[in-house]
Amino acid sequence: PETFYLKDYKPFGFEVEAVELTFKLAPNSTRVLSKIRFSPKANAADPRFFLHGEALKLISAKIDGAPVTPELIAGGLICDTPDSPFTWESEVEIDPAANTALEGLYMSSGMYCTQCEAEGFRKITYYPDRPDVMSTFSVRIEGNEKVLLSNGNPTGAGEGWAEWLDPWPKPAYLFALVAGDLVNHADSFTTRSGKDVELNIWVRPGDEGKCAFGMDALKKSMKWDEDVYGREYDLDIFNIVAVDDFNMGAMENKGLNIFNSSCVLASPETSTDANFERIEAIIAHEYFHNWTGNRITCRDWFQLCLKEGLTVFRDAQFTADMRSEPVKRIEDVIALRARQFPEDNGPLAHPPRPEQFQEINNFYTATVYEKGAEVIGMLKRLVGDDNYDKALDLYFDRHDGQACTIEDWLKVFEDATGRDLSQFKLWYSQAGTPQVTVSEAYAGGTYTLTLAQSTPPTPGQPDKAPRVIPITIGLLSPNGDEIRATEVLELTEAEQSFTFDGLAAKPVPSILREFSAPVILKRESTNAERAFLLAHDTDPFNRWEAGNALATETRVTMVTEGAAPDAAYLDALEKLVRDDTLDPAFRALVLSPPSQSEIAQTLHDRGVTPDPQKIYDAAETFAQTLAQQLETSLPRLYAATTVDSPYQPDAHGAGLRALNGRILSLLTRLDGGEQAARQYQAADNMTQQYAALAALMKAENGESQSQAFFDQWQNDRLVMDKWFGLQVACAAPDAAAKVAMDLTRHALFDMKNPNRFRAVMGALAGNHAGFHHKSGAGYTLLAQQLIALDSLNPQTTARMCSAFQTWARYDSARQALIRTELERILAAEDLSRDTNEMVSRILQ
Ligand code: BAL
Ligand code: ZN
Repeated sequence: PETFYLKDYKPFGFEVEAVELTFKLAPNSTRVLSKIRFSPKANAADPRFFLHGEALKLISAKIDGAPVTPELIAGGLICDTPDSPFTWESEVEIDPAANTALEGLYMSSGMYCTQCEAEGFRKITYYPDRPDVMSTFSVRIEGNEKVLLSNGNPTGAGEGWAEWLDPWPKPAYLFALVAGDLVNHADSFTTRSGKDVELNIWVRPGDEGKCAFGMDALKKSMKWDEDVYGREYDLDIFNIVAVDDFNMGAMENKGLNIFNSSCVLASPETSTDANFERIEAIIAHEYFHNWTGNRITCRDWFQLCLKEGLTVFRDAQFTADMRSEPVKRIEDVIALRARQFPEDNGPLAHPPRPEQFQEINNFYTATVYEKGAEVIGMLKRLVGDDNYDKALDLYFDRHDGQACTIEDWLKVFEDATGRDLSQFKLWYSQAGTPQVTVSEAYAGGTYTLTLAQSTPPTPGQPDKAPRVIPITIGLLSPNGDEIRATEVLELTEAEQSFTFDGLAAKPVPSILREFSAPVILKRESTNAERAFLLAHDTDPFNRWEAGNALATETRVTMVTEGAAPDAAYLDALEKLVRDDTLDPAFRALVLSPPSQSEIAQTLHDRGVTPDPQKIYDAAETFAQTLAQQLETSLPRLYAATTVDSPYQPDAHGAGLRALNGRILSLLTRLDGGEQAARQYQAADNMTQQYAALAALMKAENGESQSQAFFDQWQNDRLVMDKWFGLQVACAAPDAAAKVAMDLTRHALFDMKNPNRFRAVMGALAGNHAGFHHKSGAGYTLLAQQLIALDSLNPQTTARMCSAFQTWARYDSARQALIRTELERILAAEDLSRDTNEMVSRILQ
């Protein structure tokens, strides 16, 4: 397969002045007519008239009204063209009903919908399908469906047709079309300059009752972007459509966002608190793309983090403002360590701005998104909040309507602040997580902190230069008072010392407050000091971090030495969980154990080959011991955290329910599930119903509730995804692969639906001891399923291959089993370019 390189970038040789499209919809034979005005650029680096096209049946082509016969070549067509502006017309036929890849125009539950990012538009018609080609689009849709939608503003409609005009020039990846018998939840928003915007969430009949929360989140997002970034919406209408079959979470098409139904539909009865929080964040994310992604887009796909990192950063700010800042930060760091650190640390490592790819769909990664956002957080911390605002204003002023690069982005910061960001830019080009080693000295009232940075080699990058790393720090006195408030140290050298004078005693440092940089901090510490920080740190993130370090240490010693759970840590946890002055959401996070996969990584980093079964056993023993230690407090804590009032998906209630759920899971270890069964019976919302069911299933005592849950919800696809996933997530290590395999044979399993496939196979990959069971049954099942899915949906197949990326951590027997399965995938007939690239990289 061809490899594309950042260094080879060349602009397209033609301006596209306007695009007119007509769709004549038919499930197996949709006709797409295009009329596009091109004008050749003077002195073009690449003067070839090449239009991308894939899986298209060309019916006819004309230039300035005269028929032409283009040459069809791999990936598109070429054609001789006039030297002056000309009009290109083509007619193609496509087959949306047969499109199971869910890319281009496809059908989902009888409705037509599109997904064009990154390179799906070329499956709709011949076009320069690259983000730096921007044009206005006018679209006519002819079809019998009740609702016919495209981007921009409506310009006309009648029986069986509708027309739309998007006046804002956009790349083809932001094109969208939806046609179906949909119903809408309507509302409106008045922008700060007084413009009324019509808002709609379009859903299948029956789902109208699940739109109110999403609509509210949309209006909050619109207001927030005005208040915080000064960005106003720019069309008369904003449409969101919910689709059941969707590879991603959602897509920011201009004025017509298309959402995986799991990321927009919400009701108290069917959605958990976590679902509500995620839906609010994704609605915000897609809406924020209107400025960071759509009005200012990417020059090429190597620059993907320009829009994604910034938009993730913005949606995290939004969630922090709507909910709790420290809780959001802790949740994001947990997710970063779970998803991005393994990427940085394994064969799939790549910088936030990759320099080569075979299939760009494989680079919608945690590194591009979440690390991309972390890089922006560091930049903001280094230049300060006011300078960040100045730079963003300049970015919008200077680049509105353009397709930009990371260089453009950094230049606005340099121009706005006068700061040289050449060293900072390494964050965009170097892969791998830096390790910052801390050493300390104290003498004569002066405390000296020495920080040394290094980044392990990653594929293609054996040596790394020192980066600029903002390290936040505060100092505590031995009695727990804060003696130096948070300040930012700028680590720019391989090794650097910082001194703090005038101290009466050796302080206790609280380093990397708020997780100021995506690094691994290495520092000799003791459990006593960690417990001290857990009790006294003024920075909530570092308080949680101290607890997390204690949790990790105790599990490591349990696994490696067969030790009992650390008594001091159990005492500290007990104190914390009973401290009603602390935010319940924070207490729930402190009570949540580090993932077993993370413990495996920690062991591997310390030179111990992880045994997944032993890690699982340690987790079970720890939870059982904690439950026993808290035995007398659990009933009171359970009662105190039970929210009786009508369910509201607000942050406070969600925090209480999160803590309540943790307490219930501990309680179930002692009462065999009595309380959980009562909760299941009484629950009037999914958060409590699901928490009770999970506790019972974990205790292998939930068969009747699982059946009742199925009976109650079998017609709700999203709730059934929970039912499928929970069974695999709760299965014991010996049983997980078998449970997952049986579920793939269930009448309601449908691998063509990415949500259902991920519910089962994602849960298997997430069941650490089950997936990595020594029999290899988990590996075999996943490989079989991926091979079967690849011919239907390469994108989802390729992404799920990353379940194997951590293979090098494990013992040689497991490594051999994984290698066999990866080689089996690689040998599959007609393997997609997507999956081929992923498996080849993992095996390298
Ligand atoms: N642009 C793809 C979906 C998202 O990041 O919003
Ligand atoms: Zn995005």
